[in-house]
Amino acid sequence: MLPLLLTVLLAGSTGFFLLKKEGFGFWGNEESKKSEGSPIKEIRLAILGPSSSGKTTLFHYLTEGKILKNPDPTSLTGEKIKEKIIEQDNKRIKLLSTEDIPGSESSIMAYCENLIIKSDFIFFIFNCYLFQIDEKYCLTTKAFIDFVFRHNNNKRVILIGSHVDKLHNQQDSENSRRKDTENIINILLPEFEIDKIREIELVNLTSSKEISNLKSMLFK
Ligand SMILES: Nc1nc2c(ncn2[C@@H]2O[C@H](COP(=O)(O)OP(=O)(O)OP(=O)(O)O)[C@@H](O)[C@H]2O)c(=O)[nH]1
Ligand SMILES: [Mg+2]
Repeated sequence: MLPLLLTVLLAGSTGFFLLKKEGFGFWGNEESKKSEGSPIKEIRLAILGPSSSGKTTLFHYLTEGKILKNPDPTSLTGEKIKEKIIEQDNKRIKLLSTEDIPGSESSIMAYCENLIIKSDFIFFIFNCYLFQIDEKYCLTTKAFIDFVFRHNNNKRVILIGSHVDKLHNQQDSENSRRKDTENIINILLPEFEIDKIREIELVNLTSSKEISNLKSMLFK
């Protein structure tokens, strides 16, 4: 069973339950643009989240196909990400140029709003281990998520809880991953509507298997 499937939450009278689906559904039934044979989608992606959550790691993997060993914290001025075509399953995605920004508070103030406006959809990455054990990290992350929702103009936001490998000994265990997902949702639920936080995925971004599954979800 694939460890990395998008978790979708459905609200019910007794709370919520989790369903799994295989991809982000970008391709759906709609006719994608065709160029040179295979369908191509153009996406401008914003990757936001607190410091050291894995934004640069994910950008680098998506664009270069490699996991950085020891990425430097992104500088205050941010880094340009050049347009790049990525391919899988005879489908292509043109990742339009964007910016990798640091997770510091000053960068949120300086760049976030503009980046959200320009982008088609948003990955919000946070460290799901710290989120559950460090109250300050949890509070600042929730404030950041709230900022994104207040500025996102109904653009799709996908929450990604990184560092899942730091949680007990679960590694790939489907059950414990589901429990942690539920726990994180329960922490978020008092402040956010279920509809806004229903797309959430926990992942170890340093595992080539897991980060490549995450990338695959862009093509499904
Ligand atoms: N164990 C583990 N380490 C991770 C994971 N994701 C990222 N890291 C590590 O966390 C550190 C920070 O990763 P970055 O990609 O630089 O994080 P960032 O969000 O770009 O950080 P800033 O640019 O400073 O905001 C690096 O050492 C990564 O290797 C994960 O899922 N598990
Ligand atoms: Mg970075």
